[in-house]
Amino acid sequence: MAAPCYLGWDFSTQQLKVIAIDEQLRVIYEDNVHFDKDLPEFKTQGGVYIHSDRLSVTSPVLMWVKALDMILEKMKSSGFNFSQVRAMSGAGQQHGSVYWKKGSIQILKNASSELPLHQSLKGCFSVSDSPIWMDSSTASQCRALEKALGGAQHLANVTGSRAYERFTGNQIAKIYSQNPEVYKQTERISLVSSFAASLFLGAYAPIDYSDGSGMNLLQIWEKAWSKPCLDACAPGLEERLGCPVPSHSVLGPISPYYSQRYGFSPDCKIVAFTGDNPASLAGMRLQEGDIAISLGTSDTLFLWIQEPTPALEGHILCNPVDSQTYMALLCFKNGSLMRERIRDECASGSWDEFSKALSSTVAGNSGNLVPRTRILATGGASHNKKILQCFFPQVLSDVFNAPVFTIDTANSACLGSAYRAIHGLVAERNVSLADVVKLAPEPRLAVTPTPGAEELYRPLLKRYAELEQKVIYNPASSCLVK
Ligand code: 5FX
Repeated sequence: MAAPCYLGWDFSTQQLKVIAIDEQLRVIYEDNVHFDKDLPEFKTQGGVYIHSDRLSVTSPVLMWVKALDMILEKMKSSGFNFSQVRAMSGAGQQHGSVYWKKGSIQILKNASSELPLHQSLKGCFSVSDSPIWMDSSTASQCRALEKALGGAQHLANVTGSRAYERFTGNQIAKIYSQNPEVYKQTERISLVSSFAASLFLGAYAPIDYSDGSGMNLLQIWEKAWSKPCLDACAPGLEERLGCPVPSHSVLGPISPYYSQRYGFSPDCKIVAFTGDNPASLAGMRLQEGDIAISLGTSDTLFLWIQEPTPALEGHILCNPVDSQTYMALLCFKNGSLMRERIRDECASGSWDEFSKALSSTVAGNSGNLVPRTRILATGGASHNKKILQCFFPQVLSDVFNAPVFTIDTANSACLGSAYRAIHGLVAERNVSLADVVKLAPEPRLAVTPTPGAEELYRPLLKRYAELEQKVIYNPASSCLVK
């Protein structure tokens, strides 16, 4: 009998990735499908469409299904033994939503194993272009939601975040208000994560608490939908969302489609899928007191937190690996775009030049601060790994005055999903994720703070916060401030 293994998927903005790990947590297989390159028929840029208003950003839902067909075929041709997979879980870009047309559940359940899945599912979506996290077209829906809930802080107290344009409740409200007929034809609304789990389950998969916290709809303390939020967004929303579940839940066995077409064992279990940032928290094996920084299409900073106090900036999500605790998240939508612009303007478009310029600059940058500009509508692929390996750790270490450890973060959401698949099988027996992953390689110490950095940066941090406020309320203000 083949040795057991576990799969982790990541339905991210630009590509679909998969990792298989064995019982010793060694990566035994990795693959990906790049949407722009491998599925050019969809004509996406960076996996997305930016619409003419520059605010609406969507991705074609069938592209995600076709990417799944393609990656499974790639695995099959490379001889991957599907029968050894005991369990799988996955991650999806957060906040994005998928709209299933009435009657689709039957098609999903009975898809013929003779056909690739995208052929069976092509008529299943009432909205063919799914709004995703880069969308910022729902300002009016956000205002309405905050008003209905008695203000931004009150909404944050209930759901973990004030109203954000990319958050799913506001996206659903926009679809309902612009196209009530389409909403009426929709029997189920999934997040990208629960949509992906549904494809494997052959049934509508529930939304997990952690990714569900990115919707402005879930009461993060009670872990139930907030009726006032649902009512403020669209009628009949609760039945379209289904009941949220703990992130470690085993949802059921894999659909017979995959056993018949690829040879998966009918016992292979599907563990609830979650958001990419929550899955990265698992992949980075974050513990209380750690701060993780991930440079993806968006830059995110997140930490494990016991007793959060929701604020007007940032997000509190249910913790994906421990249902008693929480996760705080900051997301900089324009992170890589800003870095790339500075690279192009100041380093002739070369990361090596960028790196040299940065390492020749004294810590503290002689008191010059470059605050973020507030919002840019798009991001793009970046050389994140290089940035992480070359110079970023030292800057982080100096600014935060803390040692910086690195792991191969490029696939942390995928790896975290594979860890979560194992954890899902034992979580009911009160085994923690930390117990499950203790065999995994330890993060490597990259750098420690430069002596004197704390004295340099402490006063700058205060000024940075003040400047950030200024830029937030006046985005047109200058970029380099002395
Ligand atoms: C988090 O709130 C975000 O919007 C992004 O980091 C997406 O999850 C990227 F996929």
